Amino acid sequence: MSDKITKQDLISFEKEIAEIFGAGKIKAPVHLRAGREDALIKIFEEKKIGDNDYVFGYWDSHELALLKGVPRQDLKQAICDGKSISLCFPKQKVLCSGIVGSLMGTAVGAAWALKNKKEKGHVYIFCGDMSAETGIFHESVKYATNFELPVTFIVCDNGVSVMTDTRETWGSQEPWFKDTKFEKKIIYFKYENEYPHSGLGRLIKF
Ligand SMILES: Cc1ncc(C[n+]2csc(CCOP(=O)(O)OP(=O)(O)O)c2C)c(N)n1
Repeated sequence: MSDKITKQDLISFEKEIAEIFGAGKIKAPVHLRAGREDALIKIFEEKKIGDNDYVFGYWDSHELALLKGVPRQDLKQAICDGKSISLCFPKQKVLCSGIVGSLMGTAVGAAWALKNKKEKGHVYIFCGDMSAETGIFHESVKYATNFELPVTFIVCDNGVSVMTDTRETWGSQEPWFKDTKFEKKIIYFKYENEYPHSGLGRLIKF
């Protein structure tokens, strides 16, 4: 992790991308996030996420890439090239996908490899609250727990899946893993996204 990245850096980066996207210069989806900067910075600091560690994310991973040390300019270029929802920076060990539920098995597999090769490093996979309801999330957390793999699942709960109320779908105010043995593999926090799920909530003309 680059220790130079501040909350303000994360906020200003998303604002810059919002402006470029709003001007119709990015001809691909972008998912902007605001409101979870403190939580993400705290996790990167407390876990000392560094060069040996892997960060897996999904369509909303701009902040993760910055915190993992991807240079701002490289990240901006990738987003402008249309790769916002599937950012991949192998050098910084940042791997993302726009497909709900994908990568869970990949992250667990990477952790399995680290453990079995006795290599340094830990895998962190960041996902949303509805992603944490998928079958593959359950399977991956169970496998990682039972085989004591070096992987941590971070669930960033913004209360919705696109525009669907996650709690209504859960039928519960609490996530399924609360008070289970699987909790030790999971970091969970709530936040309110100050941007729409995707884009800027208005039609962008190219
Ligand atoms: C397989 C698949 N189905 C549907 C989508 C469309 N989709 C993108 S994000 C998303 C919502 C996911 O909700 P959550 O995991 O809570 O993420 P967040 O709200 O944090 O973006 C959906 C349904 C997709 N990307 N992949």
